[in-house]
Amino acid sequence: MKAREKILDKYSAKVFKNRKDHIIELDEDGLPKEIGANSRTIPGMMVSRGCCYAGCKGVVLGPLRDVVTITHGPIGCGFYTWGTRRNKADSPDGRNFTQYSFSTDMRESDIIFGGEKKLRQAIKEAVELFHPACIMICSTCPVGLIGDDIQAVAAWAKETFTIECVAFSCEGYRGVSQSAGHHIANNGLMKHVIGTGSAVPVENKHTLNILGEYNIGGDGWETARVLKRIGYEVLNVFTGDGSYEGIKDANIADLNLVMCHRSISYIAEMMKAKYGVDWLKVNFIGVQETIRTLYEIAAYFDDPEITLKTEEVITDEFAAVEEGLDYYRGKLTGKTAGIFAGGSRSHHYQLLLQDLGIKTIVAGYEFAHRDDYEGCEVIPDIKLDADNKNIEELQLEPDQEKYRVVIDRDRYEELKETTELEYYKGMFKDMKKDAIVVDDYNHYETAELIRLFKPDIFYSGIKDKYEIMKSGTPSWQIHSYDYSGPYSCFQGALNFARDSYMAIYSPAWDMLHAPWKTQSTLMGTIGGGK
Ligand code: CFM
Repeated sequence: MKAREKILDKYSAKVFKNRKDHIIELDEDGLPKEIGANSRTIPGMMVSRGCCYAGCKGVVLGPLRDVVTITHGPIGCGFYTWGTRRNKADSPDGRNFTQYSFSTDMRESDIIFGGEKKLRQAIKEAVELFHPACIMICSTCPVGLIGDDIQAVAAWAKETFTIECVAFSCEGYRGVSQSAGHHIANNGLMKHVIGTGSAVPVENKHTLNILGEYNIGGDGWETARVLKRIGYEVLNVFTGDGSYEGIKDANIADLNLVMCHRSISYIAEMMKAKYGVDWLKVNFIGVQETIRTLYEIAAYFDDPEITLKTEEVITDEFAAVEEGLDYYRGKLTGKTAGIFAGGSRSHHYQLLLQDLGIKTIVAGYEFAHRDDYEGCEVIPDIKLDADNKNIEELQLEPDQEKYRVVIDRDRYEELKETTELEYYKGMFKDMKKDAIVVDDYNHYETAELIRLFKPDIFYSGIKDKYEIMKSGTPSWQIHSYDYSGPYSCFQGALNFARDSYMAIYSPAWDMLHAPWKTQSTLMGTIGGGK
């Protein structure tokens, strides 16, 4: 029996029917297969997904450093999204509220009589104490159920405090996972923030936004450092170490670089429609991928000075890590890995693993859509269900004053053929025959994958890390990087190689002996007798 069948075999007929489309075994290298994705988890299954509120507040809005984002709801939602994501931020203008957790802490009486009064009070306190650039309100499940009008409160706050206040109806139940929250956050930023500034484009400066980069462990800072060395001006990072004040003017960038397609492709597409900004799918995870990406950005601008500088910076950055990478490659070549993350990293990191000689044998996502696995070309074929349809799709027209085209359209068409300009190829095309891919995997499947494939290392998140380690398999958090990072670009690849090496070669694994292998663990008596 093949591994896929072995995993599915344990399920009841009903569960089998659901899960069979979410587990794929690749018959050939890179074969684009269809996978079931972005659909409801069977109630009761222990999976690693988060909720819509988590995607909106925790992922996309939370990292904006000069914004006070208020969680309107009982305290648990605010508390459990507080400080766990390691999205680092600086405070160049003295405003960095990312360390705080703001919540209205709704209680029983607020649920019964309404929480708007408390929300108004929370906004008043936040404005008076913190003087943020903007207030954002994120709803949790009970708010939607009792019908608090957060949009009306936002309008009141705008008028009362002359401050931008944006309300997001991102109740946890609004989608099948955090992916719905990404979309809602993208829509709100596009409607109320992006393009509302007054800055005008700077000619001949080569300006960039980095989209879908959340500065986990400092990745965004490292990427920006390399781009700045080449001569680019990085205007905004969405949203790791990003700011409301900055992204108001994001429309003036020459090019949007899209790192995590899953969480922010909506803004990339909408900025293209409204302001004409082209976007390029990039990947700064992995040495070869960083090099490819830097050449593709240079190709977009086609400026000899930038092209030359790109070559110089690549040579220099690579030389600084080459010896270290050779050492770790020597230790890691031939190892195997499993990798499970949210909706983009399981692909990005496979390419870094390839640089290190590590083969990915099992991979998957928590909440990706089919295009994240199969490539952008399948988007027109994706059937929307009731859960997906309830999220608004904004249709935007070109802005009469701010729409601009940076490069000649013939060259744009050429680049579409030769680069990943406005195209994301998905994870499958970079995977090898016999690898297994699982969508929205649960804890039973995690244990089975480890038992059947015995990977040398398993990259995943906090919800499954300890289950994996208890099985004797080294695990490294690929969401938060445990306590490490950055992992982007050249220096980051070296950091990742070191951490993977330490995880696999830790002597701790040889000291673990399951007690049930050498002694009886049966305790107590049966039947009540002595
Ligand atoms: Fe994008 Fe992310 Fe990811 Fe994501 Fe996330 Fe994350 Fe992630 Mo954890 S935005 S989809 S919702 S790359 S928090 S920084 S690591 S699941 S793979």
